[in-house]
Amino acid sequence: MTSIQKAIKDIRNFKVQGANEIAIYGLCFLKQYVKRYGFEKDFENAVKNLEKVRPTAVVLHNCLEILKKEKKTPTIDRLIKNINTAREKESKYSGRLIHPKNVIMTYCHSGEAMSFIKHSWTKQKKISVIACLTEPQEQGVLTAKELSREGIPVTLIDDNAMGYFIKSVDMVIVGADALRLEGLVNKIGTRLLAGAAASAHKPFYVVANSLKLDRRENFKIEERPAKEIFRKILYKEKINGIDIRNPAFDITPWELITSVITERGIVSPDKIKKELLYEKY
Ligand code: RUB
Repeated sequence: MTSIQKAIKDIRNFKVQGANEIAIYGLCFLKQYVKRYGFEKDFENAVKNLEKVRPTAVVLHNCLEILKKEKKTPTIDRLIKNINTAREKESKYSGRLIHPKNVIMTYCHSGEAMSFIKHSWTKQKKISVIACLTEPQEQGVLTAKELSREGIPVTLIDDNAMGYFIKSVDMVIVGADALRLEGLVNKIGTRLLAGAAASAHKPFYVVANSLKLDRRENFKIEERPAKEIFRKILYKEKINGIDIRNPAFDITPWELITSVITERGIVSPDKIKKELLYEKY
């Protein structure tokens, strides 16, 4: 059985990444945990500790809130299934937005954005993708490899080149860590890409299931170790007396976003905001 310490380490060290995968990993861990210890012994503690590891990604938090109210193993299974089926449902809308020969720019590595793009490829859309490297962890490499394995033509670019290439794309598609009233929370740099897309008049789409709706008052942007940023330079020289900050996510205001693709359809930012204010769209 995986220990809570190992589960925490795996999540912190990117053995799994992306909001949905973090949630699925956490839920799978809890499934084997409750099989052994039940929902009583230290369950709430285990939940708290898991949630703290990558606090910005809201899916695990939302799942755990449901699980705390319905302490049953079938609930864990249902939540995992919901995450997986949401991707399939969202993908069905790709035909409405992606047209043959479109060029798509994407950022970081989002399972939901990947499914959406790959579905379009399987429908013979002959698309191509420009993947931004996504410093400092370079998750864009995962994106490029995954799309390339499917046969999709993909070009990997440095993040600094996004403004250079934005004119040659038809749209931007990204995933989400959380959808909040203030805007889209996603990998640091997403805000810059949205600004570049807006100034080039390119649509900016977000693929995000409804477990990403984030109504938390206590919201925190994860700050990661400074060494992730300066890992290459540090080998060469010692940097003293410099404050280094490494926020993992940023917030893109809704006015820079064209639509959100959820399992329920293609939704406007205004409808997402209404949903966050408890009205159903
Ligand atoms: C990943 C990231 C992804 C979202 C959505 O950041 O920002 O765009 O989590 O991913 P990190 P998904 O690599 O730091 O976890 O669609 O898979 O939930």
